[in-house]
Amino acid sequence: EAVGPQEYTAIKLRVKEWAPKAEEILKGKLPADSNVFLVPATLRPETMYGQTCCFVGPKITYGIFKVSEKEYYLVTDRAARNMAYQSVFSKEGSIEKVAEIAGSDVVGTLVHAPLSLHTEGVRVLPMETVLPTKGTGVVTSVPSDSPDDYATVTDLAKKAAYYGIKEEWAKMEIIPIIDTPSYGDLCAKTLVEKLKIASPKDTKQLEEAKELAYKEGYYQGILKVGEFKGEKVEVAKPKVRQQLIDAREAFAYSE
Ligand code: A2H
Repeated sequence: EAVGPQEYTAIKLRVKEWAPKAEEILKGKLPADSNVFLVPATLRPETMYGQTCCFVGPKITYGIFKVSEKEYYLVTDRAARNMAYQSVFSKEGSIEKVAEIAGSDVVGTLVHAPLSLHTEGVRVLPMETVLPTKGTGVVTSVPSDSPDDYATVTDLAKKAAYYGIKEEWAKMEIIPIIDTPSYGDLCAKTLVEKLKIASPKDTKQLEEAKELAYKEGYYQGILKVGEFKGEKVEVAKPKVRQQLIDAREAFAYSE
């Protein structure tokens, strides 16, 4: 755990099509021409090109919070309180929750993920290890560079029926986005295989993989895609972040 404030980038993933259960629950609760965004918090904005899905905790209860007349965010109550303090909502300090929904009812929703090479959209999928007490309780999935995300999508694809999802939602193509000298251009896959991680529950090895992937990606990584292709991750990271913020597709979030 980090000491002192953690500076995240909150990414806005716009709902394109709700899962049937969510549609039913939210009926009549949102203005017709408004947009709802799932808002994951990330430490690696430069990896957003590689998003293949978005995780929610199936047992976590989320709120849908009004940001402005036309914009709503789906996050935990805890994150909404932090956002209110950080002046994310247009009405200073106020929190207006228009609905509550379980993560499991959001699974299957199609969202547009900013910068993702999957421009047609990605699906919301369940991740048992999402902590309700960290970030926004929503995690965007970059299986090329995050060992946790790689282990989870692999598990979801294997047990799609058990999780009640379509196998293809967990099998979106994993496109290389960052090249590294030690682990190649699919850093997470390489490390998960090297450390023989068999499931998202292999917490100890995943911790090690995460550490190695983070250091290698940050200090040695070179972007392979996007506007900053060829640049070092260390240099490109703040630029990608600022670009997302300027485009109003992300905002600073700390805790
Ligand atoms: B990171 P820290 Cl490519 N529960 O984003 C579990 N994990 C969470 C979470 C929650 N409630 N909220 C955020 N996270 C994840 C990208 C990424 C991340 C990559 C590589 C490593 C990585 C894509 N997923 O994180 O404990 C989010 O995943 C490894 C550290 O606050 C977020 O950044 O340090 C990171 O954990 C925040 O973790």
